[in-house]
Amino acid sequence: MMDIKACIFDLDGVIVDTAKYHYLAWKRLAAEMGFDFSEAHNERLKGVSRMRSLEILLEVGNIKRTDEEMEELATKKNDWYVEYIRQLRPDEILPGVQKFLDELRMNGLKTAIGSASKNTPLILERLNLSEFFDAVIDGTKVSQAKPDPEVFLKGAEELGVNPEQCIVFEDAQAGIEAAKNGNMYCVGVGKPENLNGYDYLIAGFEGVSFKNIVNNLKK
Ligand code: B16
Ligand code: MG
Repeated sequence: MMDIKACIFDLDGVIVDTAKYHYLAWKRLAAEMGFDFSEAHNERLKGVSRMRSLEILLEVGNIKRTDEEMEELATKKNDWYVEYIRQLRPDEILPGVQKFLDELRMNGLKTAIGSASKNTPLILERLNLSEFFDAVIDGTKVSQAKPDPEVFLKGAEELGVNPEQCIVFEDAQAGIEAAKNGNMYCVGVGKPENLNGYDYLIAGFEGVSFKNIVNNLKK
């Protein structure tokens, strides 16, 4: 018998599309260093930490920087990114998400965010979503990046539920692996050609209900 007590959500790509703002900021940084950073390159940064993202960016540009210079570059990129997300509005919550969160609340399910982003509190605040999550585990609270399950296990712990009682929603392959490594159910959010290893896949939350998801999970 399945006994689901909580849903844990990745942020970027699941709740809101902040990837486009990350992209604008990384592209600007690349341009400043004299090379182009394409949208295809940006795909490689989804779900990846800020520093690892910078390493990938420098790899693309074939550029070497010292650790100290990298700290400065990452800070610069983040300052630009924060300028963008300060302008975020609740209408940028991805379609169907608000309704889904309302349904969870009505059914007494617990909710958490499990994100690599250190800007999670600001993003939730801008979207008026802070109060919809019982726990927020972000990049400031974990030492191991996805596919390590730390971020989701900490979420379950803070909610007081067992991993087997959680469904994780993830748009990145490393995040799906993190959920499965943590012994949780995982719903992939996106296209089948980009993801594998999930228990169930949705294109997004539009028209999706919690009941419908639970019925579709492999028993
Ligand atoms: P920050 P998620 C991730 O969010 C993004 O997908 C990834 O592109 C970004 O580099 C990472 O957060 C760190 O973000 O620079 O704001 O700390 O998908 O884990 O919600
Ligand atoms: Mg994501």
